[in-house]
Amino acid sequence: MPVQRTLSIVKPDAVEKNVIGDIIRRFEENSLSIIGAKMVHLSAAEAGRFYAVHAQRPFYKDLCAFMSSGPVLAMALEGKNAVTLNRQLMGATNPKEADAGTIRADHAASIDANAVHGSDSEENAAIEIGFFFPDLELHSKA
Ligand code: IDP
Ligand code: MG
Repeated sequence: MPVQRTLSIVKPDAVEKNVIGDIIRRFEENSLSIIGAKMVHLSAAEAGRFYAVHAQRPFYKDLCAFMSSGPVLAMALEGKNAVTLNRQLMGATNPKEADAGTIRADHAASIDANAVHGSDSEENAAIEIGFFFPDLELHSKA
């Protein structure tokens, strides 16, 4: 399996609930290394740029409002099969459909406030990591 990078965001609801540590523990216990991390409070416009791919979706405005409602922790993760592994650890977008033991099953309250973001492909991971991190702030172990 290839070593990949992916972007994780601990969303405002999970930061507010004090579960950053629990989420990071799951990554590290599953051989994903944090090679970059920063806490930021996005403006609605910045959240809109990050989620531009969803601009035509009916939930876009609510999504941007939610993602700018408080600070988030953005992390670049690195490890074997990182994109898919992170998505497995996250669980389904709608927490009602998320498998037991996933981050969203344990910490998400709704499809809006669903605790974490994770890149959905290696190509998007590179774009999303670049949104938050210049190369100088990434510390690869690979
Ligand atoms: P993902 O976060 O699991 O990749 P996406 O389809 O990329 O899911 O959607 C981005 C985010 O937009 C979701 O995490 C969720 O917070 C929100 N979202 C997606 N679908 C809906 C919906 O039908 N209603 C409200 N919010 C949604
Ligand atoms: Mg997505």
